Amino acid sequence: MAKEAKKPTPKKTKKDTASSSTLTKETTKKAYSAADISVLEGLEPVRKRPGMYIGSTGPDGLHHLIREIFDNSRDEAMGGYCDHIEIALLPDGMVRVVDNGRGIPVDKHPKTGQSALEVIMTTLHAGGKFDNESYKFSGGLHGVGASVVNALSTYTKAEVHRDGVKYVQEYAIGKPKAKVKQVGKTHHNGTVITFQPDETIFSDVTFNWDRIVKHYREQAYLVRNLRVSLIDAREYTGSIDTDEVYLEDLNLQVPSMSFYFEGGIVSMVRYLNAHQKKVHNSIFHVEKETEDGIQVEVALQYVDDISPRIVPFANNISTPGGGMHVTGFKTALTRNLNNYNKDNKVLSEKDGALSGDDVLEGLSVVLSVKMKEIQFEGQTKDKLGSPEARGAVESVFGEAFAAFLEENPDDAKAILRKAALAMKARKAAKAVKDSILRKGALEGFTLPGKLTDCQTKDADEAEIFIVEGDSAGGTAKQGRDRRTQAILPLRGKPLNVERVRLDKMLGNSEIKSMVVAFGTSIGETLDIEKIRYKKIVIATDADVDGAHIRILLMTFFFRYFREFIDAGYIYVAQPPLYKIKKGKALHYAFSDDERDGVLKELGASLDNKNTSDDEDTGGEDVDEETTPKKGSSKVHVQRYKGLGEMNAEELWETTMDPATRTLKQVTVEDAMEADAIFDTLMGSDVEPRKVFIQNNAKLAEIDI
Ligand code: 0RA
Repeated sequence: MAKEAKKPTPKKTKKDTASSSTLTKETTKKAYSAADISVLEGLEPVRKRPGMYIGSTGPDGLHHLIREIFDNSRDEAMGGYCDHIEIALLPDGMVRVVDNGRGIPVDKHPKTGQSALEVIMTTLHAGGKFDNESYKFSGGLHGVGASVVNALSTYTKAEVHRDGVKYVQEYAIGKPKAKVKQVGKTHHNGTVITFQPDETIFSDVTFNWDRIVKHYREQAYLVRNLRVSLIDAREYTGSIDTDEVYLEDLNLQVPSMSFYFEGGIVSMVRYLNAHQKKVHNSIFHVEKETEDGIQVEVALQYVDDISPRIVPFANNISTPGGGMHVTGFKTALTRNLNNYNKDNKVLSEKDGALSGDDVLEGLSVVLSVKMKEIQFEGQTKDKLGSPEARGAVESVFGEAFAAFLEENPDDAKAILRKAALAMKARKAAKAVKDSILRKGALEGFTLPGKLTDCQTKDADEAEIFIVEGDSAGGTAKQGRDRRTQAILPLRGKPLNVERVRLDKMLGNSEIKSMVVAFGTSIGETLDIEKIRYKKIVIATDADVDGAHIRILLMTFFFRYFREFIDAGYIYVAQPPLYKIKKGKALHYAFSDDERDGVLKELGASLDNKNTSDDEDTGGEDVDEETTPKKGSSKVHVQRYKGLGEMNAEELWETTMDPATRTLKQVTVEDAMEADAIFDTLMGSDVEPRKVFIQNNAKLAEIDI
């Protein structure tokens, strides 16, 4: 399905001149035998502390099992011994991984008399004594993971096709059921591992197909010319003939995919940029091993976009946290482009040097390093810590990219012009920011005219209400406690600006007002100690626009005032949705349930309960008369559409009075969620925005 057609590699890349040795020559003809294996431990520790070996017993750990087996097969592929791996999900939670590599060795160990296959499948080989020679760059050591998978599976079967003979051994919870058996002849070479994850170990043994597709597509990109087939036969009801090596050949009518990328990471860059306008047509590529044995491969292309897409790997493991390889890359990229500019004078000299951020705008780059004794860092180990990687990438990439720029002057110019644009935007942003800061300093804090400030200067007791629109602003101003409560009304949608452009952000008067009112400045000069209010309350209406503005504000705080959120300074006001009146008695309800409760108490019910769903209110007043069940005065239910509909007293009583109100404190999780929704709303795609508005319009209507 996602198979990429064989395309000629782009002609302008540096690939041909720069690529050098591959893994193959390191490993070929190095005969492997059972004598190389030093037996270490049984598998009990794995079952006792699975987390130590596979990270967790949740979904991550479960999916990790497939990786452990796949990585062995992939290492065969990287050694040049294997070019097709198939992963099949079978009924009963069974997984089957097939390769056409050399096959796990089966010869007898001279001391123990055990088959190497059995040792590999049942022994924990820690400490690097095992097979350190035959494969250099594995995330672990060759064959190591198989025993861990075996230990955590109720059933495992290893089938080895080697030297014309097929060998089989089966296991239960890591223990062999019998000795390794020869079961016949074969023309195939390779290994088939079938296993069933232990339900008593894993919280859930359901594999996520999408997750598998995503990960193994990526692996196919990373190992050029390797075919990775995926089959989801979990729902298949017929019998599956597992004497067939690749189940793909059975043509079961089940979901399946096959990935094969002749271009490797060049194909990945092409895929990342598929729907973007390219700044230059060629895709730069280099692949080279340094003298100290670090392999570096980089592919990149600029597109007409703002954000960079940096996709780094270390030993074929994704490192979204970046690290040394990314640092080395950025250094070389910035230096190269500045050097080229100096020599060729593409940009005028007075513009100054391009910064690291300038040269990243619109860049799609896949960066892959492979090395021995790798170190990962960070809480999730998604960052490359090995310092040698930095210099390796800097020199391999730097040298090749300099040559690329020299050989492709049109591309070089296009890239420099793109970076110059980024530089201009950066300078504009700085100018605006400086002017705001200067203004604040010189004019002794000119607070925005729209702000109705409070009397107290004590930030601990001061609160600022950010309200939607002048009308609500007016009411809030009358209703507030003027000693401690400040009001800042916003007009319209305040933050309808692009993601990274701080200049545009600060050019927006609503944003500027907020920043000045907070008193902390923004960006590098942000100083939370200077905050003027320790409660910043977002008070928007209970409709789609209100929801939209609330999300925009939360996103704004998340991106620029994260410290405020961490300190617990950001709140969302909780105004009532209904006013319920019976005679002189007044009740507020903050939800539909509450409303119904109040009505019940008053002995009344809404005649038309779902008015909100199907009634086209068209912004009309939606007051309702309800029928009192027994006697007396009528019950009157009013739905508040906006804060401006309340009078000052009502607003104070329900939303602002510290003694009676509820404020919802915004957590980082809330803000992150808003940030994600923001992308949906603000992205150039109209469709997701429409869907959001529709989904929320319904919500808002029900809530009004
Ligand atoms: C240990 C040594 C050799 C290969 C393997 C393990 C191996 C393990 C797995 C697991 C799945 N597929 C695999 N393919 C190979 C080296 C073999 C040699 O030198 O002949």
